Amino acid sequence: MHTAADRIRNVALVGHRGTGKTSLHEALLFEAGAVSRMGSVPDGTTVSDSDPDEKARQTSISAALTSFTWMERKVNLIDTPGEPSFVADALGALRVCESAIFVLNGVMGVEVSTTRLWQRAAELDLARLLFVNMLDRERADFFRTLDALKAAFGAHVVATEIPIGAEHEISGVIDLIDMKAYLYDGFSRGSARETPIPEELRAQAEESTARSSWTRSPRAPTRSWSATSRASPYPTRRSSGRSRRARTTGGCSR
Ligand SMILES: Nc1nc2c(ncn2[C@@H]2O[C@H](COP(=O)(O)OP(=O)(O)O)[C@@H](O)[C@H]2O)c(=O)[nH]1
Ligand SMILES: [Mg+2]
Repeated sequence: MHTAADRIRNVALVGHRGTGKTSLHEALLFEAGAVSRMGSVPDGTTVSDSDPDEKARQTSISAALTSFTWMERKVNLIDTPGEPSFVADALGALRVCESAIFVLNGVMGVEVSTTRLWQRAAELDLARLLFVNMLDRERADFFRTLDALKAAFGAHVVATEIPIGAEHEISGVIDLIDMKAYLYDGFSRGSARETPIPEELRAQAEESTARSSWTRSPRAPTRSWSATSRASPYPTRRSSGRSRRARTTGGCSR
């Protein structure tokens, strides 16, 4: 089916190896209804790691392209390998996309490949979103990772979501743009449930929003989107040559 060019978004999923790009890719396909069952890397059942070698090693070796429709846009999503030996496919994906999602491990923070790929995306002036993954793991810390991102990439890295809970008690996210909270409610599609912002997190959410005041500016790019299970639009390519603002979101793909 023909899709008008302004309705197409080309997005590369990039980052260090083992940060959860393939798992996030699978979760996005599932959430968008492109697959009826969410596969997993340990089971060798993901759409993007379909090669026998990838299944055996439980790691991506080459880039994998999938497409789905989300909010009347056709999204072409490229899952890329984070392993340095196969970085050519990640660099190639950045070359053909207008936006990139950087997936980070909330325990490890900014890793070597994150920095290298970030530099390349900056050279290409791509729209960039940072997805802090693995927040359910022991010693994961969203705010420490956010500080590390600011130190590495500049103070304009801002949070658009903050997590509710930490490590094995993580239970949802607060969307700082709409000031709404969502709780994970099972693993079925669309299962995030809106809930009042927990009182103990309200002050922190308001402080984070104040720091991210650009999100409410009329000059800011279109709203951010989140990889959690709720509907949201994708960033679009800006016509000006100025660098794009980077955005950070918290969430867990599993
Ligand atoms: N605990 C936890 N494990 C995850 C998460 N996301 C991915 N994983 C696991 O981490 C491993 C690496 O994930 P994968 O998607 O292959 O990472 P990639 O190399 O970046 O594509 C796999 O065993 C996944 O099941 C997460 O949010 N939390
Ligand atoms: Mg992978």
